[in-house]
Amino acid sequence: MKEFSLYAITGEEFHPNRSLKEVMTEVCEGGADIIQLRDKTSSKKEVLEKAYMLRELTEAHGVTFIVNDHIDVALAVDADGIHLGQDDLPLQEARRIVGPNKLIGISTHAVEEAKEAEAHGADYIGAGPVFPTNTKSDVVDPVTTGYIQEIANSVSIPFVAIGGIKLQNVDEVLEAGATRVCVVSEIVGSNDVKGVCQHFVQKLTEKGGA
Ligand code: TZP
Ligand code: MG
Repeated sequence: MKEFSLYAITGEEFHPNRSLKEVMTEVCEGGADIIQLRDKTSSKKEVLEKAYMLRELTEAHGVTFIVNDHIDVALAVDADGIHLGQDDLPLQEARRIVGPNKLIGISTHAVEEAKEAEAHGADYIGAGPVFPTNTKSDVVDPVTTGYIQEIANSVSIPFVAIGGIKLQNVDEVLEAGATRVCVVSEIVGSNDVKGVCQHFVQKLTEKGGA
């Protein structure tokens, strides 16, 4: 897959007075490489409408577009890929449905899960939650930066650190061996969405270029 460093996920509950389009446009302008549509509450029809809008937006900005959970929606709007958790459709089944050309990302919380995802052809894995977070309701206990270190030494496919990552603690995550971070509330809940993205990109670039 295309190299990436900043991966932003939607979280409409964090910007009740601003539209999804407005906020995610700033995310694109701020330099995110990937945007994921994550919506656990809307109807499938509503998710589809949002996905069409984000497909158009990301296409215009050259940003990769991933849909969480809904494989049918991802295919309908020709998203670049899907993101699945440990309790979603198994990776091999998902691959049979989407074919070889769509990206598949898998959430992992333990090295065995990460290795299994890699063995079954995941394009990238999520590793987390690194820190405590209120964004995900059924979230497992924080895996800490120790897990990031372990993952960095155990898998060869790209991994992205996620969960409670803020501008003030991202350096710890990068020092543990991550080169990519995935963020919800710190980005979409900010009143300067573009500025926060630019700041993350700057930190990721400094790390990458070091
Ligand atoms: N998966 C693991 S933690 C998390 C997800 C979707 C939520 C991360 O949100 P935030 O606001 O960046 O802590
Ligand atoms: Mg899921």
